[in-house]
Amino acid sequence: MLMMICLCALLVACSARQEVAEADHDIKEDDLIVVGFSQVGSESYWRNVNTESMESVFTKENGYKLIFENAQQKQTNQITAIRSFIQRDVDYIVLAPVVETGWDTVLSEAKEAGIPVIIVDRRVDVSDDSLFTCWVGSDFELEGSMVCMWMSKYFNMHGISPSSIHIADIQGTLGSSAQIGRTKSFQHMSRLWGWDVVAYEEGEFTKSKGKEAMSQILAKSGNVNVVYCENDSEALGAIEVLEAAGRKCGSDITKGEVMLVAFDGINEEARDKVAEGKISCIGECNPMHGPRVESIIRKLEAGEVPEKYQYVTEGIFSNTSDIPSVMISGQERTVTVITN
Ligand code: GYE
Repeated sequence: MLMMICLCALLVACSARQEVAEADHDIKEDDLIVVGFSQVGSESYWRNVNTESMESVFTKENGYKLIFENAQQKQTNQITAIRSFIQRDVDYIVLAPVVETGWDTVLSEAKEAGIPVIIVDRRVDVSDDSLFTCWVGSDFELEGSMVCMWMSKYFNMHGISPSSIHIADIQGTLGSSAQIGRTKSFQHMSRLWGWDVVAYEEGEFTKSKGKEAMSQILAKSGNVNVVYCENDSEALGAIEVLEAAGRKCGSDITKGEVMLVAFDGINEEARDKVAEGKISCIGECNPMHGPRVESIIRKLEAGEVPEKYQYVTEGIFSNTSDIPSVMISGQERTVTVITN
């Protein structure tokens, strides 16, 4: 009996070892391109769609082995992930950086190891831009300008004077490109048009922090009548808090409503809020970077040199056709109307 048990255990162990060996063998034989992807986290709907987009292209069928690491919004986790990719000698490192600064050392290590690094979504601020191969993502400052331009047009059309605008900014993760660009446009445009900025609160791009931020804003500045949310997850949180406080969300600030504007626009729930008029305008932010990164890798595999900076073209969503487009730095961006 004892011998039988030992024999069984031995057989199980052998077959497990054989499976691992076969898997290794498969990978080598298939000659898959190994991609290590360090993702920011799963803080928002945008992020989850972005992860899906990456996972959908870096598949075995397409010739890839994807090593995915979720950094839970912490740069230290990303640095650890990049070092582990270097140790595993991956073919490419794809980095969606949580913040812009603090990458010089680890990216130098990747460069020394001869591993190309592709930056996606947010940017890195490094002293030497040969530390990464190229970047693909959105122009966050332009997104911010488009939304502010939309608001300005709206206020003008409805005869709302700039000094009666009491606006708050629920910022994204401080130090991230999406926050830096969107806040920069907000500061510039609010100064330009003379809006009364009542508060800045950090919302970390999450619904729960968006709620906390909105509560803080209401506590500090009861006269707030416009909220600039740096993503739509924060806006969904802000709506809950405003409504619980008995405020109505909508564009008609002359009748006491609170106007909300936001970014992203792929979240069904947020799009519904646009259709209902609770979010007045959303600056589009496109998360479908998987195919873009994959085409960069294909170029590199073919020995071609991809463009260093690749921008995605984006528009605006709103529930009114009153403002068909906005013009920023000579570029016209169309407003897509979302209705029920
Ligand atoms: O707007 C937000 C996400 O970096 C563009 O990050 C991205 C931003 C996006 O969490 O929803």
